[in-house]
Amino acid sequence: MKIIAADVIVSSPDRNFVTLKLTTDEGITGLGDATLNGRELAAATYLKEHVAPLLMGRDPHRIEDTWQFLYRGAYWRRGPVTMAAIAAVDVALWDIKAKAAGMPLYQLLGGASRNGIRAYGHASGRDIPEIIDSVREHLELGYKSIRVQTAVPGIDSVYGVAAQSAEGGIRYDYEPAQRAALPAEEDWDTRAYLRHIPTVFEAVRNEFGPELPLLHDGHHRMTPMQAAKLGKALEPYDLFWLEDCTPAENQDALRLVRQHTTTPLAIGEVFNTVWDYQTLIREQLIDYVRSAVTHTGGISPMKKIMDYAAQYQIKSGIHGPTDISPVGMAAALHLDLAIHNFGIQEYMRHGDLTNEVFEQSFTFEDGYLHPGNEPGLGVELNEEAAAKHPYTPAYLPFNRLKDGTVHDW
Ligand code: KDG
Ligand code: MG
Repeated sequence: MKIIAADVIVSSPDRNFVTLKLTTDEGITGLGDATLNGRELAAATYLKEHVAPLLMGRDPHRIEDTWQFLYRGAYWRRGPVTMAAIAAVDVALWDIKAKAAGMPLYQLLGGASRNGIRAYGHASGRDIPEIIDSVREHLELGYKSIRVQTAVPGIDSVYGVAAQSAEGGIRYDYEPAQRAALPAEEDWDTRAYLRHIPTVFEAVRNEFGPELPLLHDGHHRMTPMQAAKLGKALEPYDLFWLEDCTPAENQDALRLVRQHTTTPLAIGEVFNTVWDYQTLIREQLIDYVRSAVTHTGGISPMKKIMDYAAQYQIKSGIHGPTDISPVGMAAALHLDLAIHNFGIQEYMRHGDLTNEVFEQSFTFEDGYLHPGNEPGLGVELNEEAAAKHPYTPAYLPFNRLKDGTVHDW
């Protein structure tokens, strides 16, 4: 079999997505996701101009060789644009291989290690009654684990909090990227946040009892000592994890946080390679790996990260926000089902337009996801529907402190 075409489709149903479609001379096609929130055209151009021509005529079965060729052959390694592009190729090749085998992809990764994939959803609110409503709505939808984000008194808009009021019903509307020519500016005050957040978890625990796994995302906003203080303050509420408590580049920070708290730590949605985890895994400074298949070079390196992590009882918590397309989500689900050290899967749910463009066979029932049993990934691109939604500039917001200093977002 040979690759005869590599098409890059940028579409914007609900939000922007970058999709790679590989076609073989035997008529089998494969899809990969290279969506890079706010930098979509960089990943699309890298794929179109620098990767697609290299793939023509290659044997799609040689997944590892193609991965090494794209990674080592470029000389310029790592980085989100490069790794999103390589991820799209890797996932599309796994899709082709599994379709050629007539099997769902998870069968080629070792087969199912579980019956379903535990997922967590995103609850949020502007005050405690709204948060409690939002948690309850997620429980009614079947979610068995819930991330809780909260507005902070004195700060206008805060990461992870849906802008719409609870009257609108189910709160799946939190989408950080906004369609605009320039990124929106938000404000931030870490001390106000640190004072407020334990009161929110106390209220949620009191309302829902000790069983419900609760998660929280600090979104890189604290110093190591602030994160240590928060981890300690949240210990009575027994979090499933505290995510991205400090900026991910400073890995030594986690050593300090670890010395002060037993709250489990998750990190890695902005990491690109197994090397980003070398110290964190070896020194057991984290409990969950948060990378996305889409941003870490694909299924092949994610499997390597998780096999390394397994030796230290570190589990997966694969990134699954709306800026991972259904193709990237499906890739994560096949891996989640197959690996032994699965922890949890983030599942934010896409909108109706997105689901029309990406025809999916994965399911969410009674709080558990399953990739389905179609050969390959189980996702097909409706190109006609995709063409109706051209790229629209959209950016993540950014933060300034009260004195105007740019802060981590
Ligand atoms: O593109 C950035 C988003 O994916 C990110 O803000 C979402 O932090 C996030 C999460 O945990 O899902
Ligand atoms: Mg996050």
